[in-house]
Amino acid sequence: MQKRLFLHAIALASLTATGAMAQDNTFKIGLILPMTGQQATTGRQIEAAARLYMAQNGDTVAGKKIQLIVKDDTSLPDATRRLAQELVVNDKVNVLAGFGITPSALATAPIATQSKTPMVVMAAATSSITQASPYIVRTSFTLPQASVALADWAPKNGIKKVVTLVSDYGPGIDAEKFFKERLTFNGGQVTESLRVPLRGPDFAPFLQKVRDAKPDALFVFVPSGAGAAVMKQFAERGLDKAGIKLIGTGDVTDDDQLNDMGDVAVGVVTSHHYSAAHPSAMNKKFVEAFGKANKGLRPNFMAVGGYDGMRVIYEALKTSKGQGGGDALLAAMKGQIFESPRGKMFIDAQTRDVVQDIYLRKVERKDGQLYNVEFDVIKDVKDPGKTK
Ligand code: VNL
Repeated sequence: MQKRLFLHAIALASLTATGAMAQDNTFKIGLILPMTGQQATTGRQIEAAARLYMAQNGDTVAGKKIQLIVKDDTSLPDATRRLAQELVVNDKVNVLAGFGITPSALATAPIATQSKTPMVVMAAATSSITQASPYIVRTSFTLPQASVALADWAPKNGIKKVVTLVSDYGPGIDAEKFFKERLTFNGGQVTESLRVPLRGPDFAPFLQKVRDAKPDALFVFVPSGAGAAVMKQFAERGLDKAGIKLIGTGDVTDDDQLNDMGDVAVGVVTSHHYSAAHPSAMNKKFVEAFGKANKGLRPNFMAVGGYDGMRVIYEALKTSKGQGGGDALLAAMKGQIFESPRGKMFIDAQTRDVVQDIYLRKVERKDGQLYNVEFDVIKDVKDPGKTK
């Protein structure tokens, strides 16, 4: 009963939304992010990037005034869903965007579907998210996309026996599975798979176990913001001194925190879609402008997901000329191909997921600063999670 009432409210809302749009000339983007709590850095990075995009590209598109409405979900999925519902029903937003973690994106998917509102996922990275609603478009990455490249690199570089350590939820389970499958295919071996809770993890006992197991390397996935704690414990438990290498997806050497991680991070090899050190003219401009607007803050991969998400929204509005509602916008998001600060990227029209280059990077000190320096690239990587 409650569900039916809710769906009814949504249906009404989308009717009135069309009416309201014809009259007023605003185009509303509801940006739901974790602005406080454990994932707050992700919210801060994405909001800053969205505002930078607007400052650089103006706030009028196809004759409409862009309004950005930012809401803090504290990364709790029930709050994300409630805020999305309010944004659709009360604010009549044209697009939902943001979504710091996978549970938040999944909780909102039915609202996007019911109200026919495009939902641009700028952060969350579990492969299956884009299958949760035909209205979802993703500008971040997927964990299978990032993990497989590292499992190809490792055995060619003396790493055969690996223990995996991941956060125990969607993206961690994707990382664990796809890394293990590919490493095994390549003749390597995952000797143990450890999972730590997403909320308030204590890495110490897990790392002690790894030290005793003495693998060639420890593969880590933790969400953005948790990497520094892993790195600190890794050094304190003496894993580096014991000759165990740390490898992972680029979430662990997140540019938001990397510079404060110290010597233990130097030499760590990761695979990912974005580094603040990516040597393109466009990225240099992006990093400089982002820093200037945010007291020297370095953009991380979350920022680039937010920046490119705004690009996808702006261009879709231009193409559809503000006509045709959510379906026209969605159609104009599919198939977009453009240069991002990360490199070339593409929104696959079939999957609505991002196709992009994945880089192998090594942490190096450059002019006294720590950076993920790219040393190899795999071009145009589709999400391997979609071919299953
Ligand atoms: C997720 C994936 C979140 C990768 C992350 O940081 C991340 C997610 C907040 O899908 O929940 O780095």
